[in-house]
Amino acid sequence: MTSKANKVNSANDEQDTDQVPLRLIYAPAADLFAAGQYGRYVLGEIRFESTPTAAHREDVDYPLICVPIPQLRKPLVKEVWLSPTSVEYRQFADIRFGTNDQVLFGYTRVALADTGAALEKQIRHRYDAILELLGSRGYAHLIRVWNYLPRIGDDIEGMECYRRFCRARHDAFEAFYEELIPNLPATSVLGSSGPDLQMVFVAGRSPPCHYENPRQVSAYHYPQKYGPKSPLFARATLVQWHQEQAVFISGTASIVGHESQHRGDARAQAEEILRNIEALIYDVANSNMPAVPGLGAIRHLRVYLRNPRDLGTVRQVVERRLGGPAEVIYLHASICRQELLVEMEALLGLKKPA
Ligand code: 3EB
Repeated sequence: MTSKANKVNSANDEQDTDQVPLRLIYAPAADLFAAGQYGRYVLGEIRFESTPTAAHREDVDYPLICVPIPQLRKPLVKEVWLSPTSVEYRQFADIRFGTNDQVLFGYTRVALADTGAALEKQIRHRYDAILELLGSRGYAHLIRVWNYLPRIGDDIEGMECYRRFCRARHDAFEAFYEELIPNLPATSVLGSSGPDLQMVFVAGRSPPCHYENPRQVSAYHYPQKYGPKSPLFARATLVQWHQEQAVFISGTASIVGHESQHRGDARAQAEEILRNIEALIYDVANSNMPAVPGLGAIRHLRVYLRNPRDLGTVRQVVERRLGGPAEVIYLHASICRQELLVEMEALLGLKKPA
């Protein structure tokens, strides 16, 4: 039996209420989840390619997301987010989403406009729609957001695209929430080579716990030199699901305090990032459980590289530092500050002591 079949079978057991409501697997890129009985247990599928390949042109109910940031290493995989119970699929405005009794998994995309004012308006409207959807369906709490932003580092009429993104997101969050900081989810923003802004998000019914990194200034307190409105996100978000805790670690770069470190040195940046993630894990774990295996708690790691030529160097660092059962994928994407060559994000599973 393949490991995929094992995992899907366990997701298939509707009797077991101890199942976590959202489970990530890395499946072979060529697998067809839509076909057959497993399709209705898929909350969403993320492929790292610009369009579905010929073998994948079947219609699916669930959010099928093709992000045009190529994977740099074989075997090619895709992310499949599974529900233990069958999923209900809906659409609201331009958002496709699936729900089970505890989480909502959503996806939206829009061809990004050319002018600064127009693209900020688009971003604002997408965030407005997401927040309205979540509030109205009872999944009011954002847990995790991924943003894939075209032209992320480009100057658009005198302001960098990423800074415009931050301003639009800031305006949407500020208009929606009475209190900002307790509501900010774990987030990533990466460059995309396609024409579309793509946003993927997970929300839940009860409030998760958000964490900041002891080695980094909170992004919402970054000084003005990084843009007129600060980036609004948490460094990590923890959700308690039955006996298991899931920790979503935001996109993490080689930033200490608020300054980028190790300009031009991908190896040193990778090492700094893993120190940042390690410090964050110890902080999250300290307030929840006494003994935690540090980086060994990472189950899934996504590594984004600005330059494919740094793959070998960064892989060496990652493999030396990560013990445990982590599955790692390497992706080619640009990162928000020009001098940053590497960014990493992680998903951890922590078992609660019995
Ligand atoms: C940083 O720490 C690096 O704007 O939502 C990482 C994760 C970064 C999320 C965001 C930005 C964001 O500032 C960039």
